[in-house]
Amino acid sequence: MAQALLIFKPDAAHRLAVRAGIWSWLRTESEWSIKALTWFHPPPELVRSHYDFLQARPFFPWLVDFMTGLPVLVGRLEAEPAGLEQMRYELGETRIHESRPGSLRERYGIGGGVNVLHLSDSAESGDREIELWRAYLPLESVDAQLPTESERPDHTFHLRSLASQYGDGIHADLAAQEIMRLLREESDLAGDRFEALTRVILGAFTS
Ligand code: DAT
Ligand code: MG
Repeated sequence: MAQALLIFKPDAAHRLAVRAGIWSWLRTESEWSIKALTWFHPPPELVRSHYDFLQARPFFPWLVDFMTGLPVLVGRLEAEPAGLEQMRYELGETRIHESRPGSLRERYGIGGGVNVLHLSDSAESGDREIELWRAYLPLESVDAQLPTESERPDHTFHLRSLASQYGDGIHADLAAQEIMRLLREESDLAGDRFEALTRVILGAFTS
């Protein structure tokens, strides 16, 4: 039996229809079993160690900001190694423009590394990541109660198109304003937390 760390990244944790869609998939537990799921706001040193193999990449400062900007949902799963491989297949490729049509990332990701979920990519990385995160939270029980449906809209494809314009510097200010308007409809965040969500999403397209 393998174990894996799962994280609803800020874009999936706070876009409510996206969170519901991903949770609907996850709770089928078709080839895996969910052992823990809890809200947690990761500190920078934890995210830096979690992604230490990416430290030299130009997007690393953005990645740390993205993963520490807001509380996220962190979970632990158990699966046979083949089940974990199947989950990674259903998740899709890392970068949204390369993600397999029909995968979760193609369906819900806005672009670049704004790709909704972290999932350990093997039994070995699962063990390593669970050990690392367990120094910060127990990962022993399912505490988060998530609905499988949401009244909120899902603007993924519109956001993806606007984010690409924003990244190309085409009507960048208007694109940013429109992205904010759509994210406001999708999430129930306000104040500093909404600012953080827009900052980490827009940041993916400028870093
Ligand atoms: P995965 O999340 O598919 O396991 P990874 O472990 O290689 O991918 O990278 C971790 C995260 O880093 C990824 O989810 C998003 C970010 N990232 C990786 N490569 C990227 C790139 N070329 N551009 C932007 N973000 C990237
Ligand atoms: Mg990975």
